[in-house]
Amino acid sequence: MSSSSNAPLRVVVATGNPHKVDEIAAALRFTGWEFVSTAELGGWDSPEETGTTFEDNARIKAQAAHERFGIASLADDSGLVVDALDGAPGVYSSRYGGEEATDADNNAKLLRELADVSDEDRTARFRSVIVLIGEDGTETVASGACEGVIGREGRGNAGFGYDPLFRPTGTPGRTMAQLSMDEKNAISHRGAALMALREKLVG
Ligand code: ITT
Repeated sequence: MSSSSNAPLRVVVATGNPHKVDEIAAALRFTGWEFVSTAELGGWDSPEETGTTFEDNARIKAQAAHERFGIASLADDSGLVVDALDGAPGVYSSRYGGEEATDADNNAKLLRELADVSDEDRTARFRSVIVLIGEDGTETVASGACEGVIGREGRGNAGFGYDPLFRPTGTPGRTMAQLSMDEKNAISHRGAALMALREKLVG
C-alpha cells in the first residue's frame, strides 16, 4: 500500500476504544504511518456491530471509517473465547454483562459463570481480526490468537477488558494486565494479527 506523496500514510483507527489505538500504533510504529483515532477526527459514530464473526465486525468498522473520512482505515474486532462456555463470550465480549456493561461488569460475569469450573478446564484464547482498507479501497485481512487460562481473581492494572483475569501461556505467573504494552503486543492476539498484517503487506 503506497501513499501518493512522501508523507507517511495516514490511517484512521476505527475504534471507540483508546487502548486499541495505543496498542496498534505501538505495534506498527516501525511503519512510519501516522495513526489517528476516530475521536481525534471527530464526527464519527461507531456503526452497529451486526456481524456474527470477528471478521464481519472488523470489516463493518473499517468500511464505515473509510467511507466517512476517505483515508486508509484499520479496525480490530476481538474477543475472548472460553472453552468451558462453548466459546462465549466471543464476538459478544464487550457486551457480555449487558449492553452498557463496563469491563468490571464483564469480568464479574465471567468469574460467576466459571465459578464451578476446575483450574484445568479454564482454558481460553483471545482472538483478533484486523481489517485494513487502503486509501484506494483495497482490503487486507489478518488474524491472531493468544492462548491462556482464566484466573479466579483479577490481577494487574495495565491494558483493558479481560486482561486482569487472563493468564497467557507465554507469560507464566502473570496476567495480561501485568504486562507492559510492548510485552503484551509481543504475545497478544492483536500483536499477532498486526504482525500477520505486516507479512501480508511487505511479504
Ligand atoms: P471497538 O468496537 O470500538 O473497536 P470494543 O472494545 O467494543 O471497541 P470489540 O467490539 O472488538 O471492541 O470488543 C472487544 C472486547 O473483547 C473488548 O471490549 C474486551 O472486553 C475484549 N478484548 C478484546 N481484546 C482484548 C484485550 O487485548 N484485552 C482484554 N480484553 C480484550
